[in-house]
Amino acid sequence: MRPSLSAFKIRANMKPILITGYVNPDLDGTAGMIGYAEFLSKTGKNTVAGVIGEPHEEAKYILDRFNIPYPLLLANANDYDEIVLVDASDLNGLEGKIDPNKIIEIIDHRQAHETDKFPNAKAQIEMVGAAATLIAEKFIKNNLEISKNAAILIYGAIISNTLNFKGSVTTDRDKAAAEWLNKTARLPENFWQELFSAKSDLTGEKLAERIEGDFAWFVLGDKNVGIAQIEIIGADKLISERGEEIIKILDKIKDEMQLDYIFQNTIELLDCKNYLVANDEKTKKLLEKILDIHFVGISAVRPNLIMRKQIIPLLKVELEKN
Ligand SMILES: [Mn+2]
Repeated sequence: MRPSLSAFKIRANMKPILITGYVNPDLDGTAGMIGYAEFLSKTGKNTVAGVIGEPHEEAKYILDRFNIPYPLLLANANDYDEIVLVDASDLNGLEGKIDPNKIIEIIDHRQAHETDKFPNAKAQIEMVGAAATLIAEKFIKNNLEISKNAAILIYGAIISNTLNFKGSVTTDRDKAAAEWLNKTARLPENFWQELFSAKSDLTGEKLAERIEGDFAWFVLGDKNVGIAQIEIIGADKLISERGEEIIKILDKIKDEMQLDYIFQNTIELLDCKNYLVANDEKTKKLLEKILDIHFVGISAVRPNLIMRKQIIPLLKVELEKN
């Protein structure tokens, strides 16, 4: 018998909802999409977690370390009709690989977001340390059990994003979520040291790979601003030994992407300070003004941790003045 039209319709609707994030997601995005796919499937939805591109080193580290199955690795989102974004809310990060019209939901924690560019999405944007915290809270609120794998990933994402609760992005909600997660994840107290040491190895080619892999750019005012961010134990040593190399990499990216400003926000994980690295006078002046720092050569130290997502709103205010 020929299937009726409505049967086709039902079949079409059987396509899973893709839960993803920005292209080449970091640990927060990767953990968040795996966690949210699990949450939605436990509420009866047909979902699949999929990374477009490749997860960052830190995400791979946790996946490999705990033998957690990888999410689907996709070249683009073309095979899906309904898509949820976790830890992403701007078009840049999607690199043209996801149709914004297909986004039905956005869960993120960025002040500078573009949820208005996604006409069919409901958005949850809340200023917590990790997007993954928002996912953990859904389990807690709905009294749903979380798998050990998802708990480990999300716990790791919170530790990473809040710099073990020392970063000023940290909220009580992140702490409460982490405490709840670790009842299932059962990670040792010093897990943060293991995680941070793992991402501090930037020998050889790994430096360029990390800078390029974690690079992000923004249009602020009418300027294109590129910001590299590196979180490491041993920032001072890295910059004094390999500063010239960092500048070369930044100069190359600046040229290729035709950026007006470019710098690296280097976060020292042990004593919570920043080293800003820039080469051109224009960028140095801008950073000195908004961050109250002073450049000596290519770098400037800033006490108290500041993350890229906190620098962006400051840049935006300054660059939109003109
Ligand atoms: Mn995030």
